[in-house]
Amino acid sequence: MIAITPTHRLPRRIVRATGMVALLAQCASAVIASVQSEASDLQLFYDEPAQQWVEALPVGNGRLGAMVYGGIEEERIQFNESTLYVGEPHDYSRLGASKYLDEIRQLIFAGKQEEAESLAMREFMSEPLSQMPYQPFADIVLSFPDLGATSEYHRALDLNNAVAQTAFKAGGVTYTREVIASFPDQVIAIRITADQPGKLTFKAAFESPHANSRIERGNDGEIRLSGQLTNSYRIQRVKAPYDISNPLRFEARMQARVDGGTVEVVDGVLFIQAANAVTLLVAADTSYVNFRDVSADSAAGCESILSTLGQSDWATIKAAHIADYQALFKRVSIDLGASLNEALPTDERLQHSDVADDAGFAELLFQYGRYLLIACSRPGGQPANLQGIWNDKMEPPWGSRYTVNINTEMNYWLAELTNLAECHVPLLDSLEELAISGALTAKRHYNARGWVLHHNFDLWRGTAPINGSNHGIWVTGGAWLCQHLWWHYEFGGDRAFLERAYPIMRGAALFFVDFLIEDPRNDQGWLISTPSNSPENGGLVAGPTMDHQIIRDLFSNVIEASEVLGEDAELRSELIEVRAKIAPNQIGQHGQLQEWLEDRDDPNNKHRHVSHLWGLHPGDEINWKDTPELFEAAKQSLLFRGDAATGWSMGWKINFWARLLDGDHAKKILNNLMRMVGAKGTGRKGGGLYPNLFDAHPPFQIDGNFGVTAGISEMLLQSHLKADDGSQLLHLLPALPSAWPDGSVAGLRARGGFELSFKWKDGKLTEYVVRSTLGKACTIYYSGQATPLNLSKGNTYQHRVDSN
Ligand code: FUC
Repeated sequence: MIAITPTHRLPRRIVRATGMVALLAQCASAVIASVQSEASDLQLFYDEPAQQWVEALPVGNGRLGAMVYGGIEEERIQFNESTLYVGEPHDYSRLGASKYLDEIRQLIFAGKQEEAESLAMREFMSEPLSQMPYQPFADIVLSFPDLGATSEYHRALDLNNAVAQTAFKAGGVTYTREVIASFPDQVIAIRITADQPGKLTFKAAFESPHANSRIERGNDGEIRLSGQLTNSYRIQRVKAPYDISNPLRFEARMQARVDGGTVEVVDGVLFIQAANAVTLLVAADTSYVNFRDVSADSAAGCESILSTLGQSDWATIKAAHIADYQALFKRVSIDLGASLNEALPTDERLQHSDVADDAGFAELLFQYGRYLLIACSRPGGQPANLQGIWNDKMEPPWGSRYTVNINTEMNYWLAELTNLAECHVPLLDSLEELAISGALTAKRHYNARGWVLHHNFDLWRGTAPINGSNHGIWVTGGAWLCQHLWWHYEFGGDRAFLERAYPIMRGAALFFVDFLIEDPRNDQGWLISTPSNSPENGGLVAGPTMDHQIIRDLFSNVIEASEVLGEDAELRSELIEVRAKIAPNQIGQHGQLQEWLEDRDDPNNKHRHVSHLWGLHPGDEINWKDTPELFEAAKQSLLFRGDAATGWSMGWKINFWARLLDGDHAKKILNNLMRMVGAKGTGRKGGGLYPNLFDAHPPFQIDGNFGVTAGISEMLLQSHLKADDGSQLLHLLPALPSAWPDGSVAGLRARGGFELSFKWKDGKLTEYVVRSTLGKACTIYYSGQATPLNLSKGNTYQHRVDSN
């Protein structure tokens, strides 16, 4: 069982989510077999301090994120708090937009795409046209003057315990610094030691990027940074001057606890003299309560975090942090084969000509995705945004918000698969707010019931179409996110959760009952999604394939959920009827799956989005078992799109090839992604990894990291299909690449409440262990053989596979 942090130790905003956490405790469970990966492999390490932000090492507790540079005379730790965004509670929907809906539709049907897009641009878009950006909070700067010549420098991030460490020798003394972001104690904690007494003399300060902030003395041995964002932000695509008010207040405190020596505060700076060891505790908070309320007291928030900590010493804080982290992280272990070049610093290992054969490096990337999700998405915090929780820019790319036409969902593909259901919670929680905001957008823009989310949201839960009509008007963002609610139920089987999720899913479906229209251009009576677009490819159209796949999936999940809950029989029949009329997938002239209703795909189009393959992944209506022709067409479309592209696009393609049961092709894409993109870009087109293994779009975007972890998981285990008898099909090693002939994995989860561990040798499954947490029937499927299995709740089945 995971440890649930007692509520009295959590600050105000964290308390809000504990009901959900409590529900989740039921679905968490222990790793079921002892397949151990080589723990020493699970480190990122370097022999020089970071010069650039994408070389620094990330730590986080879901609410606070920090980037550790590991500098010698100046250690810089840039940090974030997940609610510090520009702006204020605001509804972005446009009053009267729905008056233009019919005209936009008619223009599209008449083939006048440009006119439709310009009318929509004038009358149908979000107010303002863009959403608000995420902000850096501040830097912690530690200055160690006159250390003298240094040697034996080493900095590392250990994924086994979520501790970032820097160590070096100077003047015959070994100095060590450790940095953690603790979820149980809600602080960033820094421990500084030397192997000789009295050697620690340094300054510790805050540096704020925000003009409207001040730094001063706090309580004893403490400094405080407080302020409010200023009103002078340049909001992308919004013509200046746009008057943004920024009521959000923020506050951070840094407290020094010294062993030996002294600590003094002068001019808002902590001066530490001749200490043996020092612990710095950093608390940070904002006045954000929820998307409509910014009335919290950020000073009281910090005060309560630090006073709750009392006199806890470093050993206690660190031990609680490691126990909390490992309860999640250690659930899954993986061994994909031999590690190469393990002794090389991580950036050099990434650039080594053998990297494609370095199975240990793939393991590291797999586990790094899990590490990063634990670090940026914990109950009570915000969902992982485009950069997770880590951002040092006042104008981050795409505002470091939530783009939901792929990116945000990709962030969470790994959550259930790799046994981190708790980390899914912030996203699931955000849907409650999005459904409220989205109901107004549904009404004002479409005069429809239910709720709708277009391709982006922000802290204020904007749901109206932003940026440009050609890509902003895309109606299935909320519907796609509802898949995550359903998955959470499918994997965990928690009925109480489904009761809470159902109204959200139902509302998303109701919107489409009202929104879908009959295609006037043909007489088949197909219902289509219009206006919309196939994400970012080809502009505003009638009936993009992706929308129809997503809407069918949503309807199917609502139908099944209503059966489980015994509710809404009438709506269920209506959804069954409407679902049957939605325009079906089409195979086009090149043997491709059509991206649109018209057969006009360009085989040379290498666009990063591969939206029309949504039904293959993350959807399931196109699969090897039930729809072999569409399956082949999807493969053809993917071959046309090619193997390169942005980081996240490659992340998605790994998942696609896994679903296409082609492990070698999935591995080929993974190899493409395992390439260094320099901190300033290499000039090479396409994505890769930065020195700290952050995914490069470029620029940095975290979705690719998460996509890789989910993709490797899909290569080893898939559970999205049902066997002929209706039981969950657990497909073992569906896409094992020839590069990983021997290996093992433990603790992966499958739909239906199963945990699986298995081993393989010479490319063949040798043994597996299945544990059932819900007592549902399943079918083990391996290499064309189906074995039905009826395990009662809590029972485990272990099987050694006959080598013949
Ligand atoms: C989508 C993608 C871009 C980028 C942005 C944040 O719009 O098309 O490549 O990832 O989101």
